[in-house]
Amino acid sequence: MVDETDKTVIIDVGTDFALFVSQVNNANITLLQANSQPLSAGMLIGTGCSVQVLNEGGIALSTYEIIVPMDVGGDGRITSSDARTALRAAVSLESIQGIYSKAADANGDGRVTSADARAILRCAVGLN
Ligand SMILES: [Ca+2]
Repeated sequence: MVDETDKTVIIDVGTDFALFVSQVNNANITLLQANSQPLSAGMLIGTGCSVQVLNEGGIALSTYEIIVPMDVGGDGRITSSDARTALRAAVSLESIQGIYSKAADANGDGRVTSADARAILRCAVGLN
């Protein structure tokens, strides 16, 4: 799901390079990790990665930040660590911003609360 206003794209957890490329019909894109290094084949796409849409000359026309819902840490997986980060953010022990905050807002109410941490933990242990 692409948000042209925020320049973000939401993708499913577990999406790797090859799957993403196939989902965008092999469009001329490049995928970058959060540290701006290219994502290589087989790597999972996590929150904080970005996708650049390129023209035929390989020049980036636009860049979108990637959000993987509930992947707060950005490793492309949903684990108890993500729930921990969300809970720490919920009680103001940690600050998460931007797309990471959006990833942590599991129920989509615009806030990061213990309910989000619970939802992430349930997903991490396979209850959801
Ligand atoms: Ca929430």
